[in-house]
Amino acid sequence: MPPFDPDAPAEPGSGIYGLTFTPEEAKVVVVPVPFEATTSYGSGAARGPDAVLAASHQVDLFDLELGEFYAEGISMLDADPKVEAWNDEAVALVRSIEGEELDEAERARRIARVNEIGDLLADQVYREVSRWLDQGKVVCVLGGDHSVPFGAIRAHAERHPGMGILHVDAHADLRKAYQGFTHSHASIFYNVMERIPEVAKLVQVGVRDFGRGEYLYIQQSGGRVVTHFDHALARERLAGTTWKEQVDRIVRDLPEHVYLSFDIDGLEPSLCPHTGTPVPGGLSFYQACELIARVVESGRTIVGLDLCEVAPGPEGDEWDGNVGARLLYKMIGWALRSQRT
Ligand SMILES: [Mn+2]
Repeated sequence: MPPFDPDAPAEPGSGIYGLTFTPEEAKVVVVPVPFEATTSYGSGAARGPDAVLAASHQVDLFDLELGEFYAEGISMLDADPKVEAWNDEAVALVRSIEGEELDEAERARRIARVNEIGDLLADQVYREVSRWLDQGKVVCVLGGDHSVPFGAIRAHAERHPGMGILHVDAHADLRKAYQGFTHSHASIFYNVMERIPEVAKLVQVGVRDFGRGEYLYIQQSGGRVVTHFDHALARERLAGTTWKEQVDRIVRDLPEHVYLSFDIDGLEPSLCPHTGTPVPGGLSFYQACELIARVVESGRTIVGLDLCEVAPGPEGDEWDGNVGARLLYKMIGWALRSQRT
């Protein structure tokens, strides 16, 4: 076989970023989780992994800042048919709960089944991620909605007790439950903070849409949840504070081991127009890259990561997938660098 040419177009049918590593050969394993049962407003995040995979073939592998890290190997698994079946069942149940006249008992029964599927999914993601972590891989969960990384966070936290989570998102995701659904995308970090004691700290950036209860939860967390509200950061910058100063402050809140949980709607909505719950404001692409870079340059280690809520447009609009694939590439590159030094 001729040597791999990173400048050549991706071969049809090749893997993520046009690479041909098996998961066993690759240092980085991407676990697609096409699940979005409780997405409340828009939908499409279940098609996120396919959209990112397709768009990844257009990404130039040569990276001036991060070098030829792709040579360590990046491989995306096939989606688990069980997950796809759970998604189909849960989506149909949620639609019926929201759209049909149901008596109380039947409604409660259907909500309970959706919550049961959420538990099954969390266990499945936990087992899959644990399996690859045990083989020394860097594992990246690719959603799906933002309920899906719960099991991945549990798997990482068990191996790195005291770890912190850097959470980029338009939303705080700290609701106790949302519309009766305990595994809602709006509840993931409530569940993480309540059920995963090994997570020492949650540091949120980009948050600009949250409820009073979530705000109180942050206030009453005793510093375990630190939220750098987007409006406050934006006003400071308008008054002359630099992003670099802000990023250094954000990074100081993080412990040595960092899990990166990135909801694409943390970015400006122009970069993710089809995501389920877009909100004006947010990070530019380079603000996000700089934030991740400074985590690593501070000497901290990114132990694992996820990217969620990427949703392709109807009629094949590839822009959201394009941004997602490029952001994911940078996240993987920085995670690898942090684990090398
Ligand atoms: Mn989220």
